[in-house]
Amino acid sequence: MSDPRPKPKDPRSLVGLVLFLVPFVAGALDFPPLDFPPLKPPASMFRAHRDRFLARLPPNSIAVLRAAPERTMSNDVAYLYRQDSDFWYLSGVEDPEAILVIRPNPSDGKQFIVFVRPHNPRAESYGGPRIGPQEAASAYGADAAFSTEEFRNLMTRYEPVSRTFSGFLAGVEKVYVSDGGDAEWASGLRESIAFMRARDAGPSTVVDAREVIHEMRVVKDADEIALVRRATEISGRGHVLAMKAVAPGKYEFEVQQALDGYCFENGVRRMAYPSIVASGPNSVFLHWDANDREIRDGDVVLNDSGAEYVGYATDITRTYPANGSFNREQRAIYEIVLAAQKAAMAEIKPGTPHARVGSAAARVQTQGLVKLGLLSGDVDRIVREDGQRVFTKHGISHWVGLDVHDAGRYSVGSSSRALEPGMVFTVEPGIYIPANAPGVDRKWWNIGVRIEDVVLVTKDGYECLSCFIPREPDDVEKTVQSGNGKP
Ligand SMILES: [Mn+2]
Repeated sequence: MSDPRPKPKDPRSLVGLVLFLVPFVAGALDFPPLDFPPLKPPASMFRAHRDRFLARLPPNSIAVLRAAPERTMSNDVAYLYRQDSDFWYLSGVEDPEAILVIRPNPSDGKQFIVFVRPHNPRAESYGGPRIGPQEAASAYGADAAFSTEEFRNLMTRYEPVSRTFSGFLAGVEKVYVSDGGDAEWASGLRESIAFMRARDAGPSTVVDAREVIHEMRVVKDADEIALVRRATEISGRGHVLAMKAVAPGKYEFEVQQALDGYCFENGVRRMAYPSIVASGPNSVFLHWDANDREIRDGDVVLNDSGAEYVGYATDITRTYPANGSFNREQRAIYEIVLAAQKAAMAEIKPGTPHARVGSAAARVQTQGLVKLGLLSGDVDRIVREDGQRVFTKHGISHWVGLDVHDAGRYSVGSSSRALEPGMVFTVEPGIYIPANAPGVDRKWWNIGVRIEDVVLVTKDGYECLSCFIPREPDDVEKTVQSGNGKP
């Protein structure tokens, strides 16, 4: 869509310059500046990721990574392109079809090689200019750049007379591959390798490169944290607007628009996942995203929405009363979930096993549910047998980063992984009571409550990145009331 803002007049002529300056002099700018001016990661972030990756590659190895393919939405319309997370992490290269070649100790000094689509005037007249191989090396900080059309030939060339191979795969023992989800490309690479192997040349071991990269991604560096923080700040302000936008008689999608729209106004290109605005009976569905129900008086509204910013996600949930006041049962459930979240957060510091975050929340939720008579029996035993899951349904915490459910292991061997500074994850207890839940009084029906925040592990504890969004039940009610349906 076109930019609806008035364009400044051309400042190159004197008249133009005067006209250009008038609004500034008069203070008459009729549009507000962005709340969040664009934030771009420095090229040094991607270089640092590549350097750490290179340090993990053995000698005589090579890594080959493919960009995510474009995906068709309908006929000749593609989905908004999203780069493969691992590919992005190492390169910042946005181009579909691109390929990265990374070599720990190359004889020609070319450690980082990028392949991009060649220029194509017709395609570029539609889709805008491509970077092209001539510009790609300096743009992406590569040691060399080529056209994707040269990829196969540059990777492996065979001289039948001397029966020798040349190219980047020659003399390599181990190849680390990530295909970006492009199966056709992967089979082409496998064919090249098989051709070499049939002649007792080329890499004897093919490894999944993602195994290495995913582990690197678990601990975030300062540049990545800045991007998650930005995604969280924008989404958080959007959450406040959504709380104000809610009112009986409005549709779930109107609440969604208050949040998503604010994110898009501040440079977000996509939400990190389809926004969930789930009212009344929908609040008990974990991933309700149809968002098409009319909100009724007496409903709770569960809003689980987070933006993606320059590739980095956030993941936040707030639950609030549609009419501005929780009823007794809603508040009782809300208070248990909030207490569980606080108990879970209190565990967070370096060295604590990640699983302790979840078990702390599970215990508080179980105690609360027993106290309300929704569960019965011994708390320890219920927790041991995961009996609370009938109402709590899901895990309490997952990594957040380039993927909203980010890559990386949660355990080392059979033990839960110890927390380290720079880890980013959610703390998201929830309780969900559907209508007709067996043995449950109907006053509890259709109450789904989740409170989800994103935390960063610091040197001495943690920082909650999203806790500035109203979370105490009184604050939540006040915020809903203050908007009364108007964000
Ligand atoms: Mn989540």
